[in-house]
Amino acid sequence: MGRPDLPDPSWILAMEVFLLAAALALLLVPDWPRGFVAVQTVPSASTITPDGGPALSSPAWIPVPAGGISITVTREGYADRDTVISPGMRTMIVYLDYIFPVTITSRPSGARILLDGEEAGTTPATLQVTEPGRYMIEAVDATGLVLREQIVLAANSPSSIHFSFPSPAGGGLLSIPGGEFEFQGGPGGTLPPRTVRVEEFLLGRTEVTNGEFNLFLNSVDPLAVPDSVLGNGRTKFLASLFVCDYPLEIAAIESGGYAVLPGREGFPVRGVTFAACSLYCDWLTLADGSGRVFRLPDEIEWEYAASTGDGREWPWGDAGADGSLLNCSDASEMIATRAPWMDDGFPETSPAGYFPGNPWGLHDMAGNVWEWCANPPGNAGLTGFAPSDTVRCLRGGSWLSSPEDCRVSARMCLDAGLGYPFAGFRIAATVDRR
Ligand SMILES: [Ca+2]
Repeated sequence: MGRPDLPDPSWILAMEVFLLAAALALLLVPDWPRGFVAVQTVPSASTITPDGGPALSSPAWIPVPAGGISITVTREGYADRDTVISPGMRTMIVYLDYIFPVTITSRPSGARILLDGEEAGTTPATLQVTEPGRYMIEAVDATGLVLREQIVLAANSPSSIHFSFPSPAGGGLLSIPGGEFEFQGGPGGTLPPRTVRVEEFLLGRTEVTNGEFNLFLNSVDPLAVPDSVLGNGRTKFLASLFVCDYPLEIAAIESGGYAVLPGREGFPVRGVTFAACSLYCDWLTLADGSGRVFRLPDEIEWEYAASTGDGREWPWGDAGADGSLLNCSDASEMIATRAPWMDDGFPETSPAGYFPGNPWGLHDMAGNVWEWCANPPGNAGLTGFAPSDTVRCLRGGSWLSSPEDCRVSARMCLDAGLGYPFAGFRIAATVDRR
């Protein structure tokens, strides 16, 4: 009989067989860890989620079974990374790519977005761009109008872009979206070309017509105030606004007030001085009563709106002029006939809005009448005007111009105290941001 405190040798043998079998069994189970791999990430403190396991924060020791294991590494602001670890590895470093989020909104929303020409959803949207660099973002509205903005993406610089499409703003005005563009500033370097930021503003779809200007005249009829001894107050008033040696299309009438010559109501008013345009804007501000302040556009605003900000040569694009696109000095124009190969059908002015609008819906930005702008020759930017500036600039060309003088970059600067049969204007207003 053996010692009672010693195990039975057969029991020890049974235990050894059992442990060996268990070890063999574990080795045959593929999910049993064959090793631990130290996983680091750049940046650290990312989340590592092994396939079927709990999420861990990096750096972490990951148990790896015989066949390896797939892991997903995530971190806010970076692109997710899926990879596989095999048990033979000792350490692994996972690099995450930074994501450049670009939030794009538009008014109205629902515009198609193109990122470097590739479809990228509709607004509002947040794009996840994975490479830093320079990108062209385009937004296309339901009518096919395209607005563009170039962005530069650098690390840790989330970007947001808002596109505001031109929309009816009432009173024949269009809301012109803000944007950056290459100001051309006239041929021959009359103003230095430069990149300029234009804030959203309102601009008339068409040039101010005789009919519209006549409303102003009849609203401020000076016969309500004592007339001078020198003559008819209405005639003198007209003569002060139209300092122009040319037959006028608006006349004082004996029965009171003013009238537009029959059939000329829809044609652009012309022959008005710069001061007369400013008076009209002041009157409109009072008459409108909405709080909008009407004014003439600055040359920069004018060129931006005419070119839709994309550097085009003409309001319709870069294709040459023809008689279906603008009213210039064509074969029918008898004073200069600068483009005898063209037939636009109008020897002088044409009805405002007769010719097709540019992509933003603005008519006659080329031809018909030159349009007075707010600034004097050396200053386009709405600041620094001297009251004594007696010369102001005009844009767009006219019925008396060659097609080349109707390009979006063409400009002419004239004595602001005179009126010209080829010069009229278009109203602008600053967007009320209250
Ligand atoms: Ca013509």
